[in-house]
Amino acid sequence: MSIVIIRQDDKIESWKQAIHRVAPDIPVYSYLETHPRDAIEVALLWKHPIGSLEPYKNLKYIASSGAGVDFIFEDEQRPKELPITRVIDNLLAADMSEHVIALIFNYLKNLDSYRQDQNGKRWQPTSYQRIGDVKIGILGLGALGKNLAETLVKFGFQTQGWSNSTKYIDNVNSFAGASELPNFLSSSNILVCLLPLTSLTRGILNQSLFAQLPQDAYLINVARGGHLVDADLIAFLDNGHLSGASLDVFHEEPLASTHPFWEHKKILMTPHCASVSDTDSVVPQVIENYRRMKKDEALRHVVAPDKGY
Ligand code: NDP
Ligand code: OXD
Repeated sequence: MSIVIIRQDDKIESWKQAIHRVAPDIPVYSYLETHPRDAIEVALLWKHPIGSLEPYKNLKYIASSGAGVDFIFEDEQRPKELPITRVIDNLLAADMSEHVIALIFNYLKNLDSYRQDQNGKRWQPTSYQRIGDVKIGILGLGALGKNLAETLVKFGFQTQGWSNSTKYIDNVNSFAGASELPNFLSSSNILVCLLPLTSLTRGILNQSLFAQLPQDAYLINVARGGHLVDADLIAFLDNGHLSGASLDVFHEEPLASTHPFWEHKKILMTPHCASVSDTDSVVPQVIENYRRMKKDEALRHVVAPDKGY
């Protein structure tokens, strides 16, 4: 009885080794090597090829090796009756908070513009903003959004968040549901998207939402490319309503070299690297769930199939 790892990057071996270090008794295979498919009970996935779960007839559950599960729900050929688990990990959350805070300071202190000025040999000091000048709005106050909110509060930022249900986090204003979205947006100078990608959140970063943000608002999307309507962002950057955007995630990854984001002066791009599952940090929970499954105990971090997150 064993685990198969299915992903299309070059990290299969490091996941295998990390699992082996924690649980040498559990056989673990790459989906690309010869292995006993009928013995596989858990598929540990990251952006697997659509349909690649089909040969595994004895799977007990499907595990995402990241926080997101959108790529699993998008596989219409997956065994739909199986539970799906995901990663909730302190290091993943801390890494995300560090990345977003770096982007916020980069924006407040104009560092990206100075890099562009340096490339053009221009000496152009401009005014900067301070922590107290902006209110940060976080779309999504889940495992990552909550950690970010708490960290921002420690820095002294005015912080608010929007989620499905009301949250109670010290010094963080909580807005919930569609009816409270307009008030949340109209007071968010820097908007950070940390929502899961679901049928309800796809395309949420669109012209209607941008129009509700204050003049000169700044967008940080570290969730999924599918949240953003690319053309609407460009229109709102070009008409001056938004002052800029930092994007870590894209509809297509890697982004096509012809995409206008590459050349846009107000867009700072990073290659989906805001926070990356660390094998040594995450594998213990993968193994814990495997052992729970073997003992018929409830799995941890199971997502709600009706909600898609
Ligand atoms: P969680 O599931 O823990 O949190 C999701 C949050 O979004 C919850 O607060 C939830 O509300 C809220 N939410 C979901 N749907 C809606 C909706 N329709 N309206 C309002 N609020 C909604 O997710 P995580 O925090 O763990 O991760 C968030 C996402 O970050 C991942 O799904 C992934 O896409 C992305 N990610 C990106 C990474 C990167 O490197 N760029 C790395 C890791 C993750 P409620 O709590 O009330 O249910
Ligand atoms: C994740 C990611 O979902 O890295 O964990 O995007």
